[in-house]
Amino acid sequence: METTATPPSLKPEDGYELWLRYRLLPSHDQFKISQIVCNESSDPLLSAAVAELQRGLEAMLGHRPEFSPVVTQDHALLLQPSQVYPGALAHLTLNHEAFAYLPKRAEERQSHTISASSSRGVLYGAFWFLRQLQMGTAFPQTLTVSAPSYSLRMVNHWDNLNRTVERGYAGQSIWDWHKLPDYIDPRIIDYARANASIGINSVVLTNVNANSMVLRSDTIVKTRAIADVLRPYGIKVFLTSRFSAPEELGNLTTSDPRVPDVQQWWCKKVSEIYDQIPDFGGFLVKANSEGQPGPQSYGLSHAEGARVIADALAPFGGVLLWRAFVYDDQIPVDRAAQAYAEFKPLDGLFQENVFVQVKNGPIDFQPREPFSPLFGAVDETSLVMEVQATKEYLGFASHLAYLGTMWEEVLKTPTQQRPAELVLHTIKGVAGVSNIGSDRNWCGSHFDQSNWYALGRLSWDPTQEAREIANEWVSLTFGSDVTDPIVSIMMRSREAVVDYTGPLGLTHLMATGHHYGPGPWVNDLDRADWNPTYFHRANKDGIGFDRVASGTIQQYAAGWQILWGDPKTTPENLLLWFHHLPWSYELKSGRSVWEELVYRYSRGVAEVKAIRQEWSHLTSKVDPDRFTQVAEFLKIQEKEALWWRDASLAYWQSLNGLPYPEGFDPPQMPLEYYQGITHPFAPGNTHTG
Ligand code: BDP
Repeated sequence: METTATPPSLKPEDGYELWLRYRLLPSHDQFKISQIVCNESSDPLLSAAVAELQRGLEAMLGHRPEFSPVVTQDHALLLQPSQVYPGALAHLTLNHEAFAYLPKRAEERQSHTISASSSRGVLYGAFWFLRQLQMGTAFPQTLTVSAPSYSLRMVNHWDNLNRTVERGYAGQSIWDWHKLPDYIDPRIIDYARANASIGINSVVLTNVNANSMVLRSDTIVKTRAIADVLRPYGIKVFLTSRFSAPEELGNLTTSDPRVPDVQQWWCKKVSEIYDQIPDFGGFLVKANSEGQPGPQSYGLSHAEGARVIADALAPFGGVLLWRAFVYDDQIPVDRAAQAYAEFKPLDGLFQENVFVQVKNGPIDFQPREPFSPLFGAVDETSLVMEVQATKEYLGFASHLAYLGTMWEEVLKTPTQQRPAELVLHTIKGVAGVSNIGSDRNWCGSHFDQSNWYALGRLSWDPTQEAREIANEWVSLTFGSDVTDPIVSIMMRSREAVVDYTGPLGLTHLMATGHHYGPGPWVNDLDRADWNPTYFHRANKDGIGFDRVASGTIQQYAAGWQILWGDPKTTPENLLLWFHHLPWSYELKSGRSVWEELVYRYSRGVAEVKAIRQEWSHLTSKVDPDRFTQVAEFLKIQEKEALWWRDASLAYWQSLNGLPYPEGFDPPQMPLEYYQGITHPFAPGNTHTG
């Protein structure tokens, strides 16, 4: 009896290889690279590039190219790390991370060239070249020049020293502080490869809710071990520093930055770090936010507080990322307005080596927010945009939500502060809160890998289309024969989550603490501005937050004020963000707000059902292990989408007493049922360690 072997691509896969799977190309025997040629072999970044090329080309072409300092054979790939270009390519010499690819010219012996003005550029070019081969069927034919738009392309881990991960849904932290510095998990090298392949050049290892022990001498030695592994991949390490560390770690009686002992403590600490890690990136600080200590305890502003740490870092070339995620329920101002209110007046007062790190939206990584009004509003402050790759508010690891579309939406929004200015023009970097952990597939789910991928690709070139990035990712991760159906799923996925969790611009409606599942009724938390009721303001008569009356809208440029100031011109996907409207208010569809909510929540559930169905058709096209896990997760997502819909509608209906529109099922259970659900062990809810 004849048996058919499983095609290689359909062998079970666990997702560990991410988008660097390097499968044998169907037409591999038509391609040849016999040598990788580079005459500067001692540079560790070049060695990393050569190793990756050898690994990838051997796997894809079926033969291993030799390394050689000079061209001795045909079909060579030349790496030129110190090329100075004439004419049109001159800007390459200005950007030390850029690379150019020059395809074979008929008369030349060698086949291809990757040129750059630094070894780092060559490393990025090598990964680009491998990607083109993985996705295509031929060597790239055209001259290509690529330079990153931002110098800071960061992953921010919210990892604690005890290996728990705040808002982490992919297992433990990949940093095993206990075994460091003696044992380096080989996974760290693969982590570095993955980051370098998408252009990430900076990594914050620790949680923004920082523990002073991050700065202890033994932790610094451990950090050095990680830095040594990441360096050949062009990645700098950063740490989070706690503002009160001088007292907690240095035994000083104060952390007041005006006190000379405190200033000296920071200087000594920073110099201790640079002794160990000469290319240390710097610190990320969360200050006076959600209970974290900060300069305001001493009556000082964020800029005054940042100064002491920035000054300590400056002589070493280190930078300070200072977060703008601040709000205080003692201040009688809309929470959405507080970051701008705090930081706009400080424009021009931060040191040159400070970047203010601003979340994409004014509240907190919600499934949909308008852009933060700080983008475009400051002239003399360098901003970094912070996005959240880990899906704290979009269904944890089990819901499929591709965030490329969400980030594209914010990056490409016009600020209207200056002609033709988009949000992406107002920043100097992008930082993504990591979704990476020690789960075999890194991110807790196969599709969450796409968010790590999109983070890197968008921070390299924020003008790229989310669809194009999804195309690349699917083709690298699942193969090019399934790109169309899977990209279609991905492109609709975030909007589905918006629909079933918070349509029409509703926001911050999740359960307390772990943030898993719906909790729009919650109104008894310690702080008013943590309560979902604070955000939706629903009552018998209507729903939504009137940000015209609150004045928040005035933080935006005049064009936005006009558009968002009137419910008739406000895009419906932000309607209840900006306006409090009667339940009976009629929308473009002819439905009332109440009917539209029912319609949209239901549409979200239907979309997940459709996505699940579409995935089921891919059974013969995706390897069995990944196929099954995705299918099971979609089953969970469908169940939970319905939970979100039903719980939310049951609550809104308890306020407005309106009947369910015809054709729509009422919630399956009474409101009390949903209010009684608890999840004491939901992951990711930790501020400790
Ligand atoms: C919130 C998270 C919290 C973080 C905070 C932050 O729930 O765990 O500490 O953001 O960004 O969304 O600091």
